[in-house]
Amino acid sequence: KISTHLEVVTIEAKPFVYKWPIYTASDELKCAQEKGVNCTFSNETTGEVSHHCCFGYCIDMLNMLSEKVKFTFKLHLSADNAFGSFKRVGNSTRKEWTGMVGELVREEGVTSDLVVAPLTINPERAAVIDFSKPFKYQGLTILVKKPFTNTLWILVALSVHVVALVLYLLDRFSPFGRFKLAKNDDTEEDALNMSSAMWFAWGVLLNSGIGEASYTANLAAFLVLDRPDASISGIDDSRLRNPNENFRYATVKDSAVEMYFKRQVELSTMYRKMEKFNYKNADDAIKDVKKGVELQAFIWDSSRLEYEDAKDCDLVVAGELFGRSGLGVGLRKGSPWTHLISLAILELHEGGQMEKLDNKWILIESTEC
Ligand code: 192
Repeated sequence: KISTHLEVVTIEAKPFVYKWPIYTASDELKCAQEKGVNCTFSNETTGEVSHHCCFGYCIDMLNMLSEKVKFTFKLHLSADNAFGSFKRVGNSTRKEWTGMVGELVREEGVTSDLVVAPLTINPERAAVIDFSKPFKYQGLTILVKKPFTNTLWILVALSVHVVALVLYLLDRFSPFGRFKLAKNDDTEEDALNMSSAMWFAWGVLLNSGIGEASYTANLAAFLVLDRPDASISGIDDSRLRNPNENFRYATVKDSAVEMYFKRQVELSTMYRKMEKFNYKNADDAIKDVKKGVELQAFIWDSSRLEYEDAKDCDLVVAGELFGRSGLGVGLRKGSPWTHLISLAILELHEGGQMEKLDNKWILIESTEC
């Protein structure tokens, strides 16, 4: 007889899984009221366990699956906070899996029966774990900073230029010598030339400072302005294909996106270029795209990036969807639950519950920008 109590692992991944910390009994109550589920996180190094309230699309789905398929569960967060990819062990063909996939592959240590998270179904993973039928179809997109902010910067730089020029002309030809900055013992002519030169130098300095800052920081969008009909055209964009020091793009380590670039031979140049910049988590990468200094483009699941685009006026999804994939529930290879969970997911699609989850968690109203 198989156990009907399952150990489930998830990961914080907006808009599918959110979490907030639980400290008191009243927090716990609040979590239950909001249809959240208690989830624990064990710190890998200290071994400390913290309690959280997990909620979102995947948690609602987990509750529905447990009802339909009739299992009970305990939920925890991925210890290394990764989705999961592999490393070869030494020179052998043996692979060591990280993240949530690792928890399904391993026989000892931290293990799980089920991954309920926006986990991408891909060939490498499907060789070592089971996947349910997809609960969502999506793909990859590219997040960049919105070009409008840059247009503004260019306008600022231009107006500084104009002001500097006006000041220069005023000073140069002013009959009143109002802007004289020279000492009294200089001749009239010297004074005029000197102050003119000073105003001119100021203008140049100001301009190059602002121009340089906005240019390097926002090269991505700058080029979009250059070529209005070529706004980052997706994976085939020349800025991604022909590495340029001023245009940095990245994804997250140990994710299916990293595996995608590793797998495709024709993307190997891009992979090498990204490898050194890849982030620990999506949140940090998105923050850096927003800042626009260290990262110009972030490649990630379309469901997350479209959500950021809708929510944040400074950010925009560029180009078309590529690397189409499905998100599925992950299970241990040969698990007796795979088929039952697939059936339940198909029923949830058919019954319109998946669509309801989309409307509730993913298709948020976009803020007017
Ligand atoms: N869904 O690794 C992802 C995965 C790709 C971005 C996270 O499964």
